[in-house]
Amino acid sequence: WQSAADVDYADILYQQAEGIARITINRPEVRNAFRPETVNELIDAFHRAHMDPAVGVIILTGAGDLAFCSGGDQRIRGHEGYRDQAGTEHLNVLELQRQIRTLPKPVVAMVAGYAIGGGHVLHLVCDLTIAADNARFGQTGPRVGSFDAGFGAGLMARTVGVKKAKEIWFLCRQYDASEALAMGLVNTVVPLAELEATTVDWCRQMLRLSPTALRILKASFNADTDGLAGIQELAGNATGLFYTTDEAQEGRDAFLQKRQPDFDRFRRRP
Ligand code: 2NE
Repeated sequence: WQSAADVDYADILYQQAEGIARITINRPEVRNAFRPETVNELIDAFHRAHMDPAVGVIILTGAGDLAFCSGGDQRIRGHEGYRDQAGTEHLNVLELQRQIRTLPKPVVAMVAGYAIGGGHVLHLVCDLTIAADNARFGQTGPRVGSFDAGFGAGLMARTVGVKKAKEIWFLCRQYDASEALAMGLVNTVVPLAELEATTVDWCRQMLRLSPTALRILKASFNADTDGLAGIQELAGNATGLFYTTDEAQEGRDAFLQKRQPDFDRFRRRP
């Protein structure tokens, strides 16, 4: 893995190799809990990976073997959110969730150890999850006075079913990797020593496939859940593809050349 020379993050690492960007939450002393600054750095890193044409797949992970992420840093939880160093309180992880879901490249959660609370929702919003055999999953909200009634509840229900999602939230239990696999919460479970190799192998498999097909499929999985915003995401891909056609370019050219467009030569497909 190669670190980008022009980034200087405090709470995360950004590395890249062979078309894969690896973003690591690097606060192992608090089981990779996030503070607003961590989330802002993650948003910046995902944007970087999104815009970089050399990146086809993104891995999100946590530093060390003990945790993927333990959610919001409870030490800086204030009155109405998580306090940044300027004293403003945020729930900016919700913006990060939307970004991971809508950026048009596959995002793979590579989970060793705990994925708990808001950290559990982060792996949930990733497209795929590869879990090590030491991974443990769960929500703590109702125990610590919090909840995620957005993707944390709705996407959870779609992923594991309504009954199981309610159990996860209402009982605040932890689930081991094999239980998570059985309920469809993760895609595969591998020995901890094989976690990285397996994740990279899955990424390489996706890198061999059509990026446009993966892009539009990713958007299509959001289209019904995300309402008009989901349709917009899918429709934007149609517009992008249409722009590449002679038919769309005739409209642009006619405008620029101050003439009527000639669409007669384009067939009306059945
Ligand atoms: C993650 C878990 C299960 C790990 O347990 P264990 O026994 O392996 O470690 P331990 O000793 O609990 O934690 C090690 C150190 O990390 C800190 C702990 O306080 C401890 O610090 P020291 O005693 O060594 O000083 N730590 C761990 N998680 C932390 C956290 N989230 N914030 C601050 N410090 C943390 C266990 O640690 C655990 O259950 N952690 C709390 C999980 C949790 O409740 N997260 C918040 C959920 S709410 C949320 O994330 C959220 C939301 O619901 C809606 C919007 C935004 C965020």
